[in-house]
Amino acid sequence: MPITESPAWRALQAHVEHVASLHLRDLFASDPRRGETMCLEVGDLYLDYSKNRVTAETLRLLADLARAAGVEKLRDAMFAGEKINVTEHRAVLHVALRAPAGSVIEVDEVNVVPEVHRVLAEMRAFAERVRSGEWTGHTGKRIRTVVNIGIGGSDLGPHMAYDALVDFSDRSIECRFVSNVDGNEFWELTYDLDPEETLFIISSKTFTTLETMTNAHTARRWVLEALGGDERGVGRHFVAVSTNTEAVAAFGIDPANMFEFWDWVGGRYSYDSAIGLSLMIAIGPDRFEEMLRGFRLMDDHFRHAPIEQNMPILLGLLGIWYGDFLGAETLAVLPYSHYLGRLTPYLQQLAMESNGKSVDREGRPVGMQTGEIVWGQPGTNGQHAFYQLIHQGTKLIPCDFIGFARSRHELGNHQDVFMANFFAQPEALAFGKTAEEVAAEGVPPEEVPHRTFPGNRPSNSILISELSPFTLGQLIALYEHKTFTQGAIWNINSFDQWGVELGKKLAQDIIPELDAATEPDLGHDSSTNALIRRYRRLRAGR
Ligand code: G6Q
Repeated sequence: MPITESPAWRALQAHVEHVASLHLRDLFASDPRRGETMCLEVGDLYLDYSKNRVTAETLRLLADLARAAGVEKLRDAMFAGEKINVTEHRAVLHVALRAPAGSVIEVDEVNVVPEVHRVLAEMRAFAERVRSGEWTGHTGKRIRTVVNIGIGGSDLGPHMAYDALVDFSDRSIECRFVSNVDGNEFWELTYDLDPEETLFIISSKTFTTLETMTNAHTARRWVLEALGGDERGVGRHFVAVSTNTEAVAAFGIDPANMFEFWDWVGGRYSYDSAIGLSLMIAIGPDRFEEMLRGFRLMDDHFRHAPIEQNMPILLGLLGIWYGDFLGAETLAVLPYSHYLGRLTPYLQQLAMESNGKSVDREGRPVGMQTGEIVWGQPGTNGQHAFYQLIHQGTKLIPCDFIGFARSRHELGNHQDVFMANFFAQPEALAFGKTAEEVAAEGVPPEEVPHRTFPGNRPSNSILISELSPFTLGQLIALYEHKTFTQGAIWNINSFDQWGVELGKKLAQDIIPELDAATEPDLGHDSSTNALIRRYRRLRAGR
């Protein structure tokens, strides 16, 4: 039975009317301890979910929904290595990437955990050689810059985590991330580098991705030019992270310098695999291990905590509540940390590539809204830009505020000024300011409507002791499992991404049409044909 026809779904549909008429002001007034009871603590993460438009009954019904949808069953199947990625016939085992040595997770009756630890040991050895200066470039110079070339899941994770943890990195080695096939990006990220001191990590599960391979070949030429064409240099300046040994060897990279991962690791779930090699070089293997322990802590919680106290499941359910029952379409993620500037792009892929699906696991059209549009950027900058619409606009926009008690750099009173905003914004969103309160301040009557804040705008606050590899691991695993929960409830396959294929294929067909020396026969629609013709004219300077 589709979940939308289940008694659990129907009960929520019947219940929504009651909640829609309630204001957060009333919910807090009727339960003065709401802010102390509607919270959860897991590891270093404290989640206050009291400023959500829910009652105890809503939460009970949402938990029933999770049970009816079989979230726990699918979760257990994932941890057991079952092939729950049904369209690609693969297991989904990013959780194995942080499983402790000695544990057993089998795919096709083979325990994958020893493999994971073998690759981690290889990464550790290599990272230490680069960090110590033992691994040099072809001309004997020390490596000063590591450039990760990859895109999508082979870029967003390590890039986000490198930015997040840069203050834990060895500052004598800088990491850069080339992802887009726009040549300007490659140029901007390499023009000031010395090829003799640069190590490229070609990160590509398939080693066939157009953008990555185009950039990799450009990098190869860039290095060889500086080395006077000496091909032997390629092996000193390039290593790979891939599952495709043949293609890696054909590129000129010694397969001994290829760090493996496996088809049961989805790209957007891969940054704690060898895809995180650049990060490991930056922060060192011990810090990387701390991060894995953070992931593991959240994995254990997700696996064992009852639904009602399960942080990722709860966040997933709240998202479903807003999207499917209260009509919200987006989620604003608002980290109060300079270091989390790339968290939103990372979460965009995690949530939107995973759950942007309109057929269920059996291929039938889904009967509800799926996927969350994730957007946002770090506070307080956003406060001076788009928060206006969240406070006074016509749309319902749930928010996740993420903040830290301790700052890496305690400058004067910056941290308290900063975090005062982290506390003020959810308060203002939830409680607003009534017309009476505004008028009582002596505001002229004609201005009162403009200065009134309706409130009743929901948010989660995630307060964390400090940003560290350990807490970052916890935070990312939290969102991974939240995404999982939502996919399980919608009964969609969160682990494929067929929606990216069509555009890729069309681009491949168009490349020769742009390159052609003579005017090609174009067989597209009239709009695409006209655009291509104009582009060709502009390129030719006509
Ligand atoms: C993520 C996707 C996708 C993938 C990139 C790069 O889940 O699968 O973003 O990571 O397309 O693919 P390669 O690693 O194969 O180059």
